[in-house]
Amino acid sequence: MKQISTLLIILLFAQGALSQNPLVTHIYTADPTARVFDGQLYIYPSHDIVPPADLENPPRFCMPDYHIFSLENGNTWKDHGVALDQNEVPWGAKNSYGMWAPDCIKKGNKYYYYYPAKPKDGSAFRRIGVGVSDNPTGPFKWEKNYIDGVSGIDPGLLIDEDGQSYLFFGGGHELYVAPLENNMKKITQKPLLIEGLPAGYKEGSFPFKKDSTYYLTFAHVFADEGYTIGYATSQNPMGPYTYQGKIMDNIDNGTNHHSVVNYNDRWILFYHWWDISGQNKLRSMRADYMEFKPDGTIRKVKPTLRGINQPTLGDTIQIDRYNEIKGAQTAFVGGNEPNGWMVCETRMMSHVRFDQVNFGAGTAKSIQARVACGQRIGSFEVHVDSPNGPTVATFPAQHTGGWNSWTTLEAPVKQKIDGVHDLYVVFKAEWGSTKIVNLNWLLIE
Ligand code: FUB
Repeated sequence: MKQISTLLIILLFAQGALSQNPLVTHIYTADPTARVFDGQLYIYPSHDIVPPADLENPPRFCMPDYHIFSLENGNTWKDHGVALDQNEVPWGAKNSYGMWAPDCIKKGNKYYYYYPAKPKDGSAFRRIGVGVSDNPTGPFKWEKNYIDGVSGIDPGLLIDEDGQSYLFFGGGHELYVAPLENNMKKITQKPLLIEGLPAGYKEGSFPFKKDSTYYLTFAHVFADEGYTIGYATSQNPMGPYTYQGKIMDNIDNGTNHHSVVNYNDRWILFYHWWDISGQNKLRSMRADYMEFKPDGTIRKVKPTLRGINQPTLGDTIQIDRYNEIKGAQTAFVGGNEPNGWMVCETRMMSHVRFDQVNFGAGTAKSIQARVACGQRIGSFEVHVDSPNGPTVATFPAQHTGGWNSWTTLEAPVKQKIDGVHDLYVVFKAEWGSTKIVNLNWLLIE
């Protein structure tokens, strides 16, 4: 645990969380509900913490508050800070650290944030509350009482084309749905148990509609595999639903609360893993592209480190969040670097591929590389399109004082490159040599 805290303290100084995976490294984030409002992408996750040392009987998940994130310039996740603290929940039990997966939805010009918390009246494991704001990032005005008639976790919201809103919630083995009144604060009828979900339905549900079909995605546990992400469809928002299969196989992640959005004409699955902590109660949110087949079924998503962004000139490219790595490894950065991971154990003809870098109109003049190096033999080259494609820049392997002593090198861009290209960094030295250079990030300007 001490190691984790130390790492988090280091990562706290990281500026600008980039939308490679994991999306955010300065705090632990789980249960990412992503939403697109007026063309901008937001995430409403929950927040895992290391239990405070003086907390007696810490809960299984230690979750004190909610942060909200927005994607800025297509590449950086901005943390808008705490939107709701556990001790500000008007109807909540104090210091219960039970702020599980939330959701937020826009109706008219207002944003409605739904969250579960432990009620102080002891009437249920979790009740669900709501707050209203004029902005997607708050501040929200929190309703004094929880939503009457609703107890459970994992609120998921759907607003149909006819304007009717639905609140899905549940967890354990049962998922419920109830239509909401126009004010979004009350349900109009007793919640209905969703029919048709498979045995092993566990929790969540992210409801959405595509081409007149209603989709529910949810955590689905198989006895021999563990948590997977599954989905079911219906022609009616209230069901019954038909199970359609898996969106993601088990990735050894313990829980897998998630969401699905269409952003810039591409579908994205947001989910979580434990990239930073190595512990499944200290999670980090991730995102990868998802595709529908022509018949409306969903292709399984394979988790990547690379994620979904398209860095452009002036953005830091975390090269260790690769699409492909050959003959090298990644590890946490040592020394005084705050930025997470590095490419290391590089040797002759190792390469790292990082897809979809936007060189814009071809105005790039130089590339910076953040390196640490304990020897002086060799070089590394930046190519586009293939390991033998056009060479963009060449850097010498320069002694920086050691394998954890970091410095920024700069090299001129050798030829005009415009548009979007896959980037290759190729390491060169004598055959048989190991450890040419450690590389943290690149910056093209
Ligand atoms: O993060 C706490 C709970 O774990 C969520 O509400 C569930 O969906 C599961 O991810």
